[in-house]
Amino acid sequence: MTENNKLKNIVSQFVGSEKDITVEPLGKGHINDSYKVVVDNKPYVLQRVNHYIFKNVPELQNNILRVTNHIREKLKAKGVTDLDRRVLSLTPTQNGELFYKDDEGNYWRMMPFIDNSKSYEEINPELAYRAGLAFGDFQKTLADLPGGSLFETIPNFHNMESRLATFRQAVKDNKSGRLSEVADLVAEIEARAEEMCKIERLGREGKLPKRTNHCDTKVNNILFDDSDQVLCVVDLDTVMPGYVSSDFGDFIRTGANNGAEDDNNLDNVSVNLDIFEGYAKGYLESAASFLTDAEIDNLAFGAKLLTYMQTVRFFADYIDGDLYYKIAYPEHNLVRTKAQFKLLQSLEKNFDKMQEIVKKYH
Ligand code: GN1
Ligand code: MG
Repeated sequence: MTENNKLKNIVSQFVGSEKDITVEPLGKGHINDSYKVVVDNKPYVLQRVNHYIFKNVPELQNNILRVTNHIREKLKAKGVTDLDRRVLSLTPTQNGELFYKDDEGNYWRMMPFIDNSKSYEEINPELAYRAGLAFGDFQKTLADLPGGSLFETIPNFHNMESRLATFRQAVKDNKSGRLSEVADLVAEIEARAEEMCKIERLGREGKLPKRTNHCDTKVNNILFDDSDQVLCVVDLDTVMPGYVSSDFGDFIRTGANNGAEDDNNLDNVSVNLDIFEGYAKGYLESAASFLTDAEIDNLAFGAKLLTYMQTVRFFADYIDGDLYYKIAYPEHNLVRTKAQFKLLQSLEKNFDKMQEIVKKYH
């Protein structure tokens, strides 16, 4: 069977056979594989969930079902009518399952595609403000999710202590033999390690609560409509308990960077404080009512933390020989590491200004 016919066969597990099906690649994810599918003129997203990374796909899908059902109920109660555009939904298989496991052991899922929508890699302060409102609202909406804690789809996902332990193991093993070229950068990571474990310490001391976080608040995980109003938050694989500084920080890392995540030209990379301000304003407008002072005090720190964490993650993967992230060329993870580290340095330089901005909107 050709690759395309295999994909069509998978789609038919969800929508039945005897349909007119087209499939084409979609999106920029580093982990899952996504396709845009059209079935008798109706568009869907088909995804192969990376089960080497998400080790329990049934629980992951169950999280998404709980989260999307809860958001939908709340939107309904508010009188929102275009529900299919305002929250994701899962398309079950013909057998009523939330995923399909193929003969090769791959896990697949399908969702209706939200038409006339777009996501941005680069935004402006006004869109950042709208994204801030949306991610704040997302956390607020999920604060009273019934049924107990969500399943941790990747254990210790945004835990800096655990990320550093993994990094140090990678350095020790030096699987790829690349370590000798990057010793200076290893020293830069180690020099900040203690500071960057602050959130974990505050959590243990009972000074910061865990809440329901998105845990992948990249700028391109917000869908906007044709008139640039937010439709919904997407990519719900990592919604799980976490500290809010991490969701705040990951948006700044991706949305308030003047350069790209993997920019080859480090001169492009620095924090854009206008975007930082737009996001902080929107986020606090939605979320300040339920956040503690300690959480708000640590939002700007979250921007440094998540950028440091991403530097460490890309770097560990480079040293391991590129086992985790999809890469487009052999040095890609090193380029990403250096670009994230450059952004971190810019955030460090501008930290006091960022703290002032947060205070202004609190
Ligand atoms: C991965 O594949 P994507 O773009 O949704 C990663 C995030 C990283 C991000 C870096 C499960 O997300 O944690 O921040 O790449 N997701 C996972 O761009 O590791
Ligand atoms: Mg993701």
